[in-house]
Order: sequence, then C-alpha cells, then structure tokens
Amino acid sequence: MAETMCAKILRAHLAEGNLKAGESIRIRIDQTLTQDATGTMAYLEFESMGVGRVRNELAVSYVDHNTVQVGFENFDDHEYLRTVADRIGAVYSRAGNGICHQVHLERFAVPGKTLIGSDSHTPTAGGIGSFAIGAGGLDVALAMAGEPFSMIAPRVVAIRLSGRLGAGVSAKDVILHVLGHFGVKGNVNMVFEYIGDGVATLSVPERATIANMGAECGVTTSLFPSDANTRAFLEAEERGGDYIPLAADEGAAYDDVFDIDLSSLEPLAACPHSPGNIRSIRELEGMAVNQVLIGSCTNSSLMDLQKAARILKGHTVAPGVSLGVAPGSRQVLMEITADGTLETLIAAGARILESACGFCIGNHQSPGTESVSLRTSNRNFYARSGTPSANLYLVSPETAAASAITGAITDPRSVAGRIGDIAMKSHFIIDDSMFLQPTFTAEVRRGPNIGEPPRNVPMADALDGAVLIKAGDKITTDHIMPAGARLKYRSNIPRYAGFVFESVDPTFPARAMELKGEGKAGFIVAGWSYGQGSSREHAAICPMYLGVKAVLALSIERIHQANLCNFGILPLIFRNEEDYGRISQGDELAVADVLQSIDRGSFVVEDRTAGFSIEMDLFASEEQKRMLKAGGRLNEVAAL
Ligand code: MIC
Ligand code: SF4
Repeated sequence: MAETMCAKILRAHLAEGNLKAGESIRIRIDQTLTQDATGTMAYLEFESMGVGRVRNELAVSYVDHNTVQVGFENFDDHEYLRTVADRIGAVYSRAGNGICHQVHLERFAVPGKTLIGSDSHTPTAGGIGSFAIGAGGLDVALAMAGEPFSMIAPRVVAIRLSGRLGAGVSAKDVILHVLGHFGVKGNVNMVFEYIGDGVATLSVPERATIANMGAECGVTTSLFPSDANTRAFLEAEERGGDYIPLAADEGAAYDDVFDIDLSSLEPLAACPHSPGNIRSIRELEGMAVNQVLIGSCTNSSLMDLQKAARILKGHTVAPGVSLGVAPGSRQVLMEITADGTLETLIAAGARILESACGFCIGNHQSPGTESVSLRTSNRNFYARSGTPSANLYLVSPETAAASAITGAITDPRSVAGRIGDIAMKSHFIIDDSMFLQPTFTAEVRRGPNIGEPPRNVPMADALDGAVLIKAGDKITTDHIMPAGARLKYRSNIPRYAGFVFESVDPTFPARAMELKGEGKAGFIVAGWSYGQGSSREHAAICPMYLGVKAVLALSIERIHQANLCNFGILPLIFRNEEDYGRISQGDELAVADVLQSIDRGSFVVEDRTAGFSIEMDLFASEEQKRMLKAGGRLNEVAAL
C-alpha cells in the first residue's frame, strides 16, 4: 500500500500500538535535544531516574536561551548543564554556538530519524526530513533513558506546493499563509507533510523556516521529503553520509490536502498578539515602525541574512528605527563575516546581537511603550517581548529589511531587484570546536539556584477547592509562566512559581498558596486552546507547586496536556461548551470519586457556589491515567 512519509518513519520506529490515526502509540527515539531553559529540569529529572548514562543514539544539550546572564543564576545553570552532560554522555553545545534548532539542522539532524526536544520548535528539523517533535523536559529525559515516546498516531495533512516563490516573497510567507488557513488551534495530533513540485524549489533552510512554524499551528510536526536539495545541504555540511532519499509513495492517501501555488503568494505578517492573525503587507504598508529584529530559530540562516543585507546595502536604518540582527549559529556568523554580509549589516546601522534566542524570548531588546516591532521570529504573544503595550508583527527577513530602511512597513517586492539570485553554498565553514564531547568524568556542579524537581503527592480521591482563575481563550504558556526577565529562575521552582500568570493576574501565586495552606485544591478554568506555544513544563510544574490539581478547559494543546499529566494535574475538557460560561472565578468546586473518574475518563464537578454539576472528560492514555493517580510521572518512574 502506498504510504505517506510520516507513516514510513513511524512504522520504522514503532515500539507499541497501531498506526491508526487517533490511537496511542509509542515510538523509539533516535536523537534528543534540550536547551538550557528547559534543560536544567530535564537533566535533574534524568538524574532522579537513576539511569546513569544516556541510552539513546545522540543527546545534545544546547545553551542558547539564557545567555544574557544578569546575576549568577544563568552561568551556574550552564555549569550544571556542562558537567552533567559530560557525566551522563550528552554532547554539550556551548553558549555562543547558536540556537539549538539552527545548529541541530546544520550538524546533527538526519532524514528518517526520530528526534524529540524539550522545545516546541524541535520540528524545525522536519525541513531535512527528520521526524522531530517538541515535548516536555520529562518526556525528553525519559527518551534519553531509552524509553519510547508516547504519542497519538497523527492524522496526516498534505500541503501540496506548486509553482515558485516570486521575487521578494519568502518561505516565511508560505508558513504565514498556512497559519492563515489552519489557525493556531484545532490542529492537535496532526502532521503536515509537504509534497508537490514546488518543494524542489525550496532549499533546506527555507523548508526549516516552514517546518519551524508548524509549531504555531499546534501540529505534532511537519515533514519535508529528503531529496537532491537535502543531499546538497548535507554535503555542504560535510555530512553527505547522513543522506538517504525519503518521500511519500506515489498515490499515498492523506486525511486532507491543502494546495498552495507558491507563485500566487504575497508578503504577509502575523499581527498582534497571535501568530495566526495574518494580514498582507499590502494592507499594513505605511505603518510606522520603531524596531526591527532579524533572527530567531525561524529566520536566521545564512541565506536569510544575505537577503536582508542585500536589501540594506548602501542604506542606513531609518532614524526612528532600531535594527538588531542575531545570526542563528556560530556557523552563520562565521559565514557572514567571511563573505562581507556582516560588514554590510554593520554599515547599514544594524546592532549585531549574540547568536542566541535573545529578543525572541524577551531576554533583551524589549520594544518601547506602545511601539511597533517587526520581527522575523515565530511568536508575538501578549507581553512576550517584555513590553505588554507593544505591537509585534512577524514578517520575513525581506520585509524586515525593507521596512528598516523606510521606517514604515514596506512591501519588499518594491526592492526585490536588489536581492538578485543567492545560491546555496556548496560548502559551509565547519568548526565543531564549540561542541564538547562527553568524557563521563566530570563532577556535577550545582549552584545555589538549582533545586530538586519538586514531586507531587498521589491524587486524592476527593478534591475540594476553588477556581483560582478564569483565564479565557488562547492562553499561552507565556501567559502561564513568563520567560524573559524571569527566565533565570527556571531551575528554582519555589522562586519561579511566584510569577505564575504574572501578566494576567499577579495575585495568582499568593491566592493559590493560601488555598493550598488550607489543604484545598486549586482549579484553573480556561477556554479554547489552553497552553498554546512553548513546551515549557514549568507551566505545569509551577502551578503544581502552587497546589493546582486540575485545569478545566474547552481544549488543551498537545504538549501542555502531556506536561499536565506528567506532573499530576488533571487536564479536563468541558463536555458541554455552555458550561464554561456558567463557572466563575472564586466558585467553590468539589470532585468526588476522582480515582474511578480517572479510569472512566469522565468526571462530575460540583460547583457549590453556583449550585450545579457539570460533566468533564479526560482524554488521556492508560499510561497517563496511571501517572495522574500516582501524582505525576516522577512518582511512577522510581528507577528505570
Ligand atoms: C519558546 O520559544 O517559547 C521557547 C522559549 O523556546 C520554549 C521553551 C521554553 O520555554 O524554554 C519552547 O518553544 O518550547
Ligand atoms: Fe529560541 Fe525563540 Fe526559537 Fe524559542 S522560538 S527556540 S526562544 S529562537
């Protein structure tokens, strides 16, 4: 039978279950990656499993998120990560080496292999044909321990590309177009598979841009075939030996097909405050811009920066605009230094930023009050930049560069002539000296900011408590657990928990602790698509620390649902949509027969304040049900 590429890779890695959409399966994981902001917890969890050494094929620990280092905490975290990687057998990518997804694509990702990473943009490697999934740190720790990864067998949607992008139109515009069609919710347990003649017109870094932002749609991953362009990219990275041809069979059946004629696309932008809020640059043209930032794991490849530089060449950034450029990796930085691109950028007035996540995670470069910031990154969630009143627009490097010169949103097609043809290099500068290979000898160093991962208590059979917050629709993990200036507390749960829901209701932690002190359960009520965005398991661990026992929502996103189960918080879904409107913040709730309800997958929640009962569903695998009863996975997995 003709198979999709997704089915081929999953079948080759299937450890348990049936490859039928919607069913629980477990797959073997070849590669893992972590980054520092989620990595400290992941390695602490790995250590607490008592496994000793990494058991999967390749584990890489990247340092790219917390590199601003105000205070001792981040450096201490890096030291912990460096020493624990050496001890357990992970490759350590030092700060300065670049953003995990860009570096992994360059140096490690392999077509046909499975990869899970404790970062939601791990699917970037789908650009090279790797089956790459974002997950919580604990799931990655388990994969490093050699455990298969549990997931729902996905529905596979073909995105059929034809034609060729016009001048000034970019891979970013392709994925923004996809986001415009599919939106940021309702695509759970789905895989996007790119097929059609148009695929051959896109280089691997362009494919990676597209695969990267599939995460914003909420899909499990995105896949591109492994073809001549893949081979050329791998050869340029001196990894020709990693190439295998891989594609869907002719006539493979998909659950749905979405056609895109690349030649019909125009430059687009994701408008505040959601990556799914898509409008054309034509409509936005002329809007004054205060800040332009080029970089992030979405658009920081050599070609991205070359295109931006060609547009900027001979011009100076408009007086009212601050332009920042963050190359995605040390390789990209070395390349742009060698070919003069860096000089062009500096001459144009660009501020050259570290090869790291930096601005994208709100670590620095916060825009001004009520200002407009154009970014090539992938998320423009409310307050993520560090300036809640700012308006962030996500655009291509071409749109960013053209607008930086004029000081207003500008259609890059007007300057596309300046870009000309940019060929993919046939050989990149290769220098792996910033990777440390493990020696298994280091003494693990733990600074004072690094604490043990907290454990939950087993689930009680009766829950009695109150609704701590009614949070609304599309609550992202950035709302739940801010990053930016708070990122340095990632390894210190009691401290970090003090910032839960900071941008929504800063009184949340104190109220939750008070309720917990009374021996009562905390409930979070939310609308559609709760837990969108990042993979940060802290959005489950910190609420758990504050005594939250259940989230009652209209829908919950995939990675966050798994994280809630991993830490013993019930992810419950309203059976009747209208019940959501009947519950209010402050209502006292009670749930009886919790343990049996977990087994059944259905709950009755009594609202004692309003005087009614509502039905809730639990959509969880048998494995997740066991964890929920045990009070989280760490209690369940004592030692593997
Ligand atoms: C993000 O882009 O939101 C992050 C920061 O990379 C997160 C991970 C984290 O919160 O550490 C992600 O995407 O998973
Ligand atoms: Fe880093 Fe931003 Fe990419 Fe997340 S989305 S990995 S913060 S560059």
